[in-house]
Amino acid sequence: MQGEGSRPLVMGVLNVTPDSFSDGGAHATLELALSHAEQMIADGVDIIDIGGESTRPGSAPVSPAQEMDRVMPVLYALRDCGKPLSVDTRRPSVMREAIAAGADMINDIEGFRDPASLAAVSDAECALCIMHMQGEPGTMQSDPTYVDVVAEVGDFLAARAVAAREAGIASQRLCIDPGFGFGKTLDHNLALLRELDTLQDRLQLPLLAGLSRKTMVGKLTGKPIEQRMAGSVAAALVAVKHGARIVRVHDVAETVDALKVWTAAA
Ligand code: HH2
Repeated sequence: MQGEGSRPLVMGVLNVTPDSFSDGGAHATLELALSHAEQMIADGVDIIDIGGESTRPGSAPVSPAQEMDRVMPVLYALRDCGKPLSVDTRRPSVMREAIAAGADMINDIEGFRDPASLAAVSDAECALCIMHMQGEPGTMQSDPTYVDVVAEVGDFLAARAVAAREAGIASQRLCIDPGFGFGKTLDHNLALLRELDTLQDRLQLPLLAGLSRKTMVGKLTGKPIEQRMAGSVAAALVAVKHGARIVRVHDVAETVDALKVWTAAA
């Protein structure tokens, strides 16, 4: 899971949604989505993560049909772009369609908890990202509660990795993600960020971290979403320092530059 040299991989976010928390509507047509993808490729992205449903706190689910209408044309259009394509979905029917269309990775914020999701991906060869979320996007930030957030997130990810293996999925296909901001307070997010290595040591799977522009960065910097780029780059570097192999980001060029400097000197 390494990029050029020993650089960690940069996953660029391509939200084909009208309502994503930081870039809602910005890439919502096929034309806008493709031009953003082209820019990310020019900026050095390693993986493009295509999403058709906003799962920001308070969001309402969209139907699988609507999600497919948003995601599939972009996936088909980018199929030969030369970069691995990930599809960010929690719907088994969308997973199946995406895999049939050649998706290289399925990124499930529900961690393949739905047995139908595990069944949808088990016979494929694509990579899988198992993410932790407490609750549902609509209500997850109302009162996130843990006794020991690092242990509990680790327990969930370990159990999901076991379920994946029991479904016949090779470990080489898996990566894990603590799900920053998904049913977590600032203190929970900071504890997870500081202890990413603990999760990595326990699970022995590549770690993906998505901190880009999130509320956590806003709380720490006091900045609105459109001014969180520097804070997000810092968060990505901290995640890498603690073992993240993939960082999921909106600001690809800045993150790639920061990681080049970081890896040259680290
Ligand atoms: N964060 C978001 C969406 N998908 N997937 C993984 N694996 N890890 C994350 O941290 C993660 C994710 C939320 O960010 P974004 O896609 O920009 O927002 P929205 O859900 O509003 O579309």
